Amino acid sequence: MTAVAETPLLAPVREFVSGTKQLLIDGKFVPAASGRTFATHDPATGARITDVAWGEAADVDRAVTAARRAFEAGPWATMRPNERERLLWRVGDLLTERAELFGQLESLDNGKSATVAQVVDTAWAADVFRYYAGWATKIEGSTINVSMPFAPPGSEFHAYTLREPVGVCAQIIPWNFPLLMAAWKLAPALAAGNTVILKPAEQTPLTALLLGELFCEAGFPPGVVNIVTGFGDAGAALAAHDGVDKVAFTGSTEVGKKIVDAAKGNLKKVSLELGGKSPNVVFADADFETAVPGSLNAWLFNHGQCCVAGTRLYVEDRIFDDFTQAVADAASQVKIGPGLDPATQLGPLVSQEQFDRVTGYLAQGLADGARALTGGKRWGDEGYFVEPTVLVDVQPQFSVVREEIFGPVVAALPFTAEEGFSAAANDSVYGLAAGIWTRDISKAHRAAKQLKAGSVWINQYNGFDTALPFGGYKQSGWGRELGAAALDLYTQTKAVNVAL
Ligand code: TXE
Repeated sequence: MTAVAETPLLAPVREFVSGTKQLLIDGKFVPAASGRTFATHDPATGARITDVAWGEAADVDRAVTAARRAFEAGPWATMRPNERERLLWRVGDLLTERAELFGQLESLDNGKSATVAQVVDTAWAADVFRYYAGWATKIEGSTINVSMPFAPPGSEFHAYTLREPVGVCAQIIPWNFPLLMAAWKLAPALAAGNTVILKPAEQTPLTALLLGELFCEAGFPPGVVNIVTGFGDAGAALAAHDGVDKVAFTGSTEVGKKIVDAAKGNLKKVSLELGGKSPNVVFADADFETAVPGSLNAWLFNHGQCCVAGTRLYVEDRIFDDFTQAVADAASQVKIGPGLDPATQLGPLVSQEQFDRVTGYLAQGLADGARALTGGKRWGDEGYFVEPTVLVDVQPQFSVVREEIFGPVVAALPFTAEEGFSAAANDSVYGLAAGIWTRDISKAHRAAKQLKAGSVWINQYNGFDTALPFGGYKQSGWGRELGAAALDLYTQTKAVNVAL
């Protein structure tokens, strides 16, 4: 591997990882009931960072009991909305104050660039807490003019709706944006007055636990936010638990289906943000200068470990060769290295398992007949690095075109103006996101209508904002996160009708 520009870890990061990390239950950091721990690793080297409490069903029970008490009896249930606003805003401020610390810790645990983790993941997480802090005082019902046709003549009524929290919410998150996914889940749930048990991914538990410290420091009452680190069995115990009123999940479509099954027992509410294989469509009249770097960012951001990654690149046949070659040339210039090196643009994949999965897809694609314009193999000889790879000569039925690879790999396919792009672009079980590049504004809006995707970005990619709803068509999920839409996931409506 190439030499690493040493970035010494900040003292608070060293201190944070110097001891075994514990579960946050009922306002206290506690060991797992079993006393067991598991190790979390640095993906750039494979070295162990620290040990983390191994939460299991017994710990889930404890956390659900604490969350239930905090919801029904604790100060949370009766706390005024502006108090919840103040607490959530404080978490946003604490995240901003400690953004460098969170950035380094995220980089260490996940492998992504520390700079990106600071200025994108942490800054955005702070924005999410502030955005939903604002919503805490703005969740409203309505008054409704009722007719009551069967009531005696002359009777009068006053009817209105209340939007109330759902109750105890389980939130299970993945490893690709560990802090940010925690923020997306926690902030709207808490703004609406719910209590929460968060289950971070086993590969990346550290920033969620550091965030747990901020909740304690900000003054959240015990039991409102509980964090149980552990594996899939802890997630499964949460999804099946009768004391949980709602489960929100981000992760693979395969596990999403298991969550739906597990939730049947008490018919808890379910929201899902699942996988994707998103099309990025480049018309011949696109602005080359912006479309090339934009299309690179579409599939390479976060090392391709993005649910929205634009990994099916559809390029109009007239510019196909030039455009794909330009994307491949740009990809070959990307600086690969450990996330803690400030020069790094592309870090390692998160784990050995993910590395094996991505290199397995590459081998299959090449064996099927795909050709790598650039990349195609592992980078270096330690850590979980894979070269950015642009595949051409692919067929629609290849697994590299159909399945979510979740690594730095794009498959490029040509389309003709006569045939159009939409049949091919929509030929997927997923429908999370899509990109369109053209100078023709009418064509762009027509294309946006044709795409079966929850987010469509025109002349940009990854155009997220906290205020914009986000979620999937088809097997990419149920429900919408972010924006006002997330409050629908975390409130239920009560209709009150008064005979005057
Ligand atoms: O995800 P899992 P994995 C996709 C991506 C990736 C693949 C596998 O294609 O290559 O999924 O990743 C918890 N009941 N995405 O295996 O298993 C688990 O502990 C309840 C897309 O890491 O879905 C973790 O906290 N919970 C995705 C979380 O689910 C269970 C992001 C996600 O793990 C569980 C991540 C169970 N039975 C992966 N089994 C996206 N949409 O962004 C596991 N978990």
